[in-house]
Amino acid sequence: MGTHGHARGLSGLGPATLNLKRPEPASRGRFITIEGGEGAGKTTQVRLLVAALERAGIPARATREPGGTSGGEAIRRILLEGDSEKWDMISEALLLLAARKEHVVRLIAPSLAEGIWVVSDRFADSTLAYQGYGRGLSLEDLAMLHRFALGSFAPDLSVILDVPAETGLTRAAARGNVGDRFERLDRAFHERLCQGFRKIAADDIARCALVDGSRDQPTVQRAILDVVEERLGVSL
Ligand code: Z5A
Repeated sequence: MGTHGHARGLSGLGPATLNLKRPEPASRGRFITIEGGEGAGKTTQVRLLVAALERAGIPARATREPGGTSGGEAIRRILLEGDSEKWDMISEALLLLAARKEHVVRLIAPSLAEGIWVVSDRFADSTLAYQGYGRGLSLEDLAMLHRFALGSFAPDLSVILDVPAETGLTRAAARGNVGDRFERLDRAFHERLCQGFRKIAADDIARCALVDGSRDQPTVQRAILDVVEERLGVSL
């Protein structure tokens, strides 16, 4: 693998379509991802979005990456603990993809097939941002890995919370827990992440919506609900 190739992103990948038996389109759930750097407010907004969907009578579940299944949570533990250089960066990408495959096959696709909407705290854009723009792996190689593991599977909508690196790190620090392997990376890494997420959103405007996450929580929440209403045709 080399350094950055063309910004391929997940462009060209269709909506969530695994090679699994598909239900009638009207009954299929929707897959929404919330993305962004450290302290962008993803976890907070995933919770608020699932609550809003349920209030509107739409069955919904929250999940996260890496994680969401027992195998994925085990991978999360070994990835996030310890020194920031503990893993070779390609090994790290492969572990994240293994967790994602488990997540899609065991939790996301079956939920969508049952008509449940799934809202995930991070997904494939985090790999492009952290392992690609942040660590320097080739974006083309990462897109190839995604196709190998998941074919054309992609979220119906990805909300990317745009928060300056400084603001996000301040929020994460104020939360008070000891930073994990990624939070301990240097400031320049977090700046690259921020720019990377903006580029990902600009490269795939059909799937992504960039939302200014630096505003107060209710304002950010309303902006996300507006995007979900507009893109996915529901009233929240
Ligand atoms: N990782 C990767 O490298 N590659 C991949 O493919 C994937 C992941 C999937 C785990 O992620 C790590 O895995 C992550 C990248 C890597 N690196 N790190 N670190 P994670 O999602 O578990 O960790 P995180 O990004 O650090 O999440 P976080 O710090 O928990 O941030 P958040 O979920 O975006 O924010 P939050 O918990 O909702 O809010 C943080 C604090 O800010 C909290 O006190 C809130 O009350 C407060 N907050 C939230 N919204 C606001 C607003 N609007 N205003 C003011 N304060 C706010």
